[in-house]
Amino acid sequence: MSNDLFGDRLLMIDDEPALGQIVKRVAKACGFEVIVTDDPAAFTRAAREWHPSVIMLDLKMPGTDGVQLLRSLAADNCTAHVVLTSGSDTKIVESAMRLGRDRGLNMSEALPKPMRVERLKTRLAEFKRVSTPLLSTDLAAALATDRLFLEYQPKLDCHLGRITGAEALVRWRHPTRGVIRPDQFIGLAEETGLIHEVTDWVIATAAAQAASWQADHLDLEIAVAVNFSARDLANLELPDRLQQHCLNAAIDPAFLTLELTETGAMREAVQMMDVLTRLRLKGFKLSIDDFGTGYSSLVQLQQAPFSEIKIDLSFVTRMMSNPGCRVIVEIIIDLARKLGLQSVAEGVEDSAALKTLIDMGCDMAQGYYISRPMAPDLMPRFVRGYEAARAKTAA
Ligand code: G
Ligand code: G
Ligand code: MN
Repeated sequence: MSNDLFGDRLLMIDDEPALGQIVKRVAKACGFEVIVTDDPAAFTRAAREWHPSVIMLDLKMPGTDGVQLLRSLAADNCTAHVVLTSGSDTKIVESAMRLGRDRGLNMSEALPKPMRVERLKTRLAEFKRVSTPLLSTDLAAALATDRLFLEYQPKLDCHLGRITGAEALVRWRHPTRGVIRPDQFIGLAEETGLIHEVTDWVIATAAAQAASWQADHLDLEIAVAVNFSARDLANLELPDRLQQHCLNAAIDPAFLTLELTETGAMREAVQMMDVLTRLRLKGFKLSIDDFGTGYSSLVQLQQAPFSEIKIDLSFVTRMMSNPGCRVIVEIIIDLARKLGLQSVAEGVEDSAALKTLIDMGCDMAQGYYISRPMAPDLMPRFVRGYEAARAKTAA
C-alpha cells in the first residue's frame, strides 16, 4: 500500500522516556503524528500497521537491539525513512546503516546522541511529505545514479513443493520521499518514454541476479520473472536487446519469464505479435499478467505465443470467501491446462488457499503466505530453508 495515503507519521523506539517526550513535542510541533514506545513488539506492530513515514530507532536497548528490529522492518518491506539514534561509536552505526540498506530499507543519516533539538527539527522538516508530482527528470537521474533496485518474490512450484522462481519487482529509492513503488512511477516512465531504459535496467539486473544465484550453487535454479510494459513491445529491437542482456550475464533466456499485463498485451495485437513471437523464438517465456481483469479476448490469448497465465490476485485473495472468485480461479486453471499453458496464482495469503490451488491443479503459487518480496541476497537462505522444511515434512 502506498504510504502517501497517510500523513506525516513518526514512530520512535527508545528506552529513554525523557528523550522520547522531547522528540514527541518537537515532532508534533513540526506537524507529525507521533508514537513513541520502548516495547519492541508494539514497535513492530505499529511499523506494520500504522504506516509511519519516519522511524527513529535506538540501536542499543536492553532486551533487543536495533539490528534485530531493522531485520523485521526489512521483512515487512517497510518504506519509511529510517533514522538510527545512538550514542554508540560511528563504526557500529555505519555497519548497521549498511545492513539496513542492503536489506532494502530507506536508511537516512543517523542522529547522534545527545540529540540537539535544532538538528532534529531540520531533519524532520526534510522528511515532510511533498505533494508535488514526481518528475521525469527525477526518474532519469535515478536511472543515472543507480537509485532503482529490485526485490524478488518467491514462486512455489505446486507439484514439486519447491521454490523454482521469483518475480522481480522494481522500486525507486528517492532521496527525500523514501522508497517509491512502481505503481507510482511506471506510468510516468511510460508517458515520457523512459520506460525503455527502466526495462533495460530491470532485465539486465534480473539476468545478472539469476546468473549469480546459479553460481551460488543453489541446489535449484531460480527462474526470474520480470514485468513488462506494453510500451516496450512497440520497440522492434527489444528482443535483440534482451537477448544481449542474457548473453552479457551468461544466462539462458529460458530462465527469464516476461510478464505482460493483459490490457497492455492485447492492445495493437498485430504489431506486438512480431515482438512477442521473436521473444519466444529467442527462448524467453511469456506470461499474461493479472489475467481476468482486463479486456483481452480469449482468441488473442490462444493466438499470442504466451507460455503462462498469471491469475489476478483479486480473484485469488477472495477465493476462499467468495464462491464466484473461486469458480473463476478454477476455470482459468482449467483454461491454462487445456491451452497447454502454465497457470500461476498470485495473492496466495494463507495455507487454505494454497491447498485449494494445489487441489485445483494450479502449477505455481506466489503470495504473502509463501513469502513477501525480499532483497536478492536473502533468497538463497529462503530457498534452502524451504527445502529443509520440506525434507523434514517428508521424513
Ligand atoms: O510490488 P508492487 O506492489 O509495488 O508492484 C506493483 C505493480 O508494479 C505490479 O503490478 C507490477 O506489475 C508493476 N511492476 C513491478 N516491477 C515492474 C517493472 O520492473 N516494470 C514494470 N513495467 N512494471 C513493474
Ligand atoms: O501486478 P503484478 O502481478 O506484477 O504485481 C504483483 C504485486 O502483488 C506485487 O506488488 C506484490 O507486492 C503484490 N502481492 C504479492 N503477493 C501478494 C499477496 O499475497 N497479497 C497481496 N494483497 N498482494 C500481494
Ligand atoms: Mn507481475
